[in-house]
Amino acid sequence: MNIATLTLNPALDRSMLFEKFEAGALNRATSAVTTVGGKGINVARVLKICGHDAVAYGFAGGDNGEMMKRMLDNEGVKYDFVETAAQTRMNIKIVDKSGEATEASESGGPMTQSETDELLKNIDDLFSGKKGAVPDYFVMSGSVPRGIDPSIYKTITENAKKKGIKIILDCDRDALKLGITACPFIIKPNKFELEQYAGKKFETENELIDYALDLAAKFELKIVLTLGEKGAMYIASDGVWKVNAPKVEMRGFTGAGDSFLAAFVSTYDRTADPAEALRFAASFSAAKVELEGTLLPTKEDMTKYVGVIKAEKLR
Ligand code: TA6
Repeated sequence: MNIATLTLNPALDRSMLFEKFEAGALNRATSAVTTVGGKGINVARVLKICGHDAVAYGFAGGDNGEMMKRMLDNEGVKYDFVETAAQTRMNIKIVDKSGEATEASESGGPMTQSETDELLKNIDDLFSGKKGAVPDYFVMSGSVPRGIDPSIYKTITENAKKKGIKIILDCDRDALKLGITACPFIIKPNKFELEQYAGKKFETENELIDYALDLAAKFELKIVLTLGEKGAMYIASDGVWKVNAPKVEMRGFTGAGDSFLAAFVSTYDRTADPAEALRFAASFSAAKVELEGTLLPTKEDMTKYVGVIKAEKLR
């Protein structure tokens, strides 16, 4: 499997653990860790653990960008970043022992037009085989920073489809509303993002499945829907499967969705079996949340929960 990822809005993640966090007060962390972040970058990091040398495309700027590259070098994750004038952002994750988590993310950017044009040229070269093998999959994951039009995922998807490259899209708001119209191969919303897109809350599981099946048919795509501690679903024209999430101590939620997506794609490519892909993805994601920050499990740990995860066919 040849795969690459795109992170338009990379980040360093500063995760801080507290006994009990109190807004508006002085809180002293019991532990803190800074890890490389950004959704597409985290997907590439997990794909590396799954045995795939995925190249992470995107941006890197300033001292934070240099730290991000050093961290990726240490993990052996390949990248092809456009240097930006804007500093790569720092996102704060506050977790307390009760399990409550609070995120404070910078908006990121602004990226300039020339920086964006350089990135699009790099992606076009990748899609045209000028950077080596043309990828089977291109995972575009995360928010769109200031300075870049939210239609960018739509544009890249349209170009990818002309080359037979499968686009996997994990984003929200306008970027998702626009990107989905180009009919990517897979989208990976969580329940909140799907309800935000639908403009309503789903009262029952059947209501959610009916809506998602219509969406999958309309845009000829597959939906991998993550549900946090309630597990995850695969919803597409070839069926609907659901897996449970094993009960684990939550120390680091950051990157759980990225881990899920990477493990899903790796397994789905190998087996073409959505149920199996869901099970491995749920196991990896569970093993990830047991670790602080965006620290990632080992290849051995990624399958530690497969035995307790059951896939149920709902449609
Ligand atoms: O999914 C976790 C993560 O990769 C973290 O790096 C966190 O900073 C976040 O995603 C950034 O996501 P965003 O949607 O802001 O691009």
